[in-house]
Amino acid sequence: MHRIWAYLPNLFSPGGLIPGHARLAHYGYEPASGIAITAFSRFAFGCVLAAFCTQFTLAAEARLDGRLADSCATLPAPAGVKFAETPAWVESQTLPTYCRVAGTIAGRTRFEMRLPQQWSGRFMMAGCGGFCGALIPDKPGHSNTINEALKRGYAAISHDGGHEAKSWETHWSSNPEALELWAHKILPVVAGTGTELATSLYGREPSFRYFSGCSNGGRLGLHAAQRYPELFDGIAAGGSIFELSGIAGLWGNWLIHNNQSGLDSRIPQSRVPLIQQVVMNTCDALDGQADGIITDPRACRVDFTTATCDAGAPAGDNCLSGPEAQLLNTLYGGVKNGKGEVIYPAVAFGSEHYVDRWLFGADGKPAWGVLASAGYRQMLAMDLSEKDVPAGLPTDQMLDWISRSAVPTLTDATDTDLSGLREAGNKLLIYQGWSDPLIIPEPITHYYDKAADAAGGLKQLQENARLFMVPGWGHCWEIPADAPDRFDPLLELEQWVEGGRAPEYMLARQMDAAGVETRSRPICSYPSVAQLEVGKDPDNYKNYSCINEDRTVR
Ligand SMILES: [Ca+2]
Repeated sequence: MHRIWAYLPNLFSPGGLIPGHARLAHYGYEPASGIAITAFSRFAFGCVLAAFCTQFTLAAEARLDGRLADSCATLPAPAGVKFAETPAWVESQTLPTYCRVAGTIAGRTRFEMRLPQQWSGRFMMAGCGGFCGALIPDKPGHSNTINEALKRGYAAISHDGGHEAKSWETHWSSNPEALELWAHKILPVVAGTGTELATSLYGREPSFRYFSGCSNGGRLGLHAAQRYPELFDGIAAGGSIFELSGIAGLWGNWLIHNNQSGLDSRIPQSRVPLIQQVVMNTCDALDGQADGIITDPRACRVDFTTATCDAGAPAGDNCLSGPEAQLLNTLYGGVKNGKGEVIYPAVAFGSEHYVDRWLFGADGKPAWGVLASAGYRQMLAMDLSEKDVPAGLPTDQMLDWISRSAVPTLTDATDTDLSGLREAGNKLLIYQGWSDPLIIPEPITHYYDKAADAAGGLKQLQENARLFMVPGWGHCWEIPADAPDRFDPLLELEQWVEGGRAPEYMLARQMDAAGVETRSRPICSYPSVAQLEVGKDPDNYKNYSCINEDRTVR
């Protein structure tokens, strides 16, 4: 088997200095001109200055294309890994040439890894969505996907979470090994295989190891930070269902118990535009800008009974029936226990965009969130050997199930002690849409606040873990919002990990149908929020400042 490092001494001679300019910029790399290739052999195996290593790797391995040619097909399978077919180079119109490696780990976890011919030296493990169960290496976009990373030179691996099923199904979790694998062990299992494959192909270990996931992938990201803090140099965790027992359990059950009537939602899909209008009329301008974006929904209160119909008038596009208004107040008002006390947050005001698809469903088809929450309830019921699993439980019964089941200890990533991450010097970038109807946004802010206390203060926590709450953004990238929601958390993370620059904000853009930018915003590092300078254009991110508000302000 050919090893890259074997060729290096012949290709590069020692000497020369490295240009020290910053090489990373928002949404693209600066040209790689002026690189002192001759210094490569001096630094190749002992890169100390992270930003330099990456550039050298990019430049050097561009020269090694030919040497890699026959190493893909002869790649050895790591212990416990069975290849589905012989690894082979794949040439594509839309992707860089890559070595495709597909197979199964320990007879259970299907994976596909794509290792580019021109490697940046970086490795990335992707998350998987819902309860996983499918191998989707060509899933487009940024949410639990690998191709965007591949385009930027990453060796990237996707997997199915360790079982085969639809993304809302949980019958497989009756197998304890499968449950623990999906819950968190998938992280060291897949990262270990991926790292070994990259090391075999390229002849050296990755310079930087990343994890990137959204939704359930975000939950895995938080587990990585808490349980395996040395596994990745950088972790991007978005739309995280980190508190599965609260978000799918308490909130999901609250939604189903109150709103579902069999397969149907008691709130008709046709009411969604009216609900959105009522919320926006009440809340949009509270942040000083009537722009269709609610900067912080915690500042907003809506009483839907103000939108009820006049006596005798039918509910429709312009008004709600009395029961509909009461039900909406119940759903948005928070999860209540039997005493009527609010014990958990609920869907946030401003989450109405596509809420029908995630929560209300249509035409006799339950929404995905309803199916997945039912799957979670089934997971608990199997663990507790409960025979009777009604569509929705009273909150007190759900609390009892959660407290008696061993599942939450395995699945919930709620440990606020991030000292392991701090000791390892690794970085965690959390991002969450304030308008995400599926993964309700408040719990992650509560987690982050508690993690700050555990770290000895916000400043200490922010050295290794940052949270970005994205106004107007919905659930990951699957259903984009009508707000600036195009950003690249992996790129932001790279700059932090490799360039040492902690992100004070992420730049988010919004495009029209033709792909032309219509507006941009800075997404400030929580608890800071973006504040527009007086009299300036609100559609340009440069006209905002990140203002640190008291995080206890509601
Ligand atoms: Ca607004």
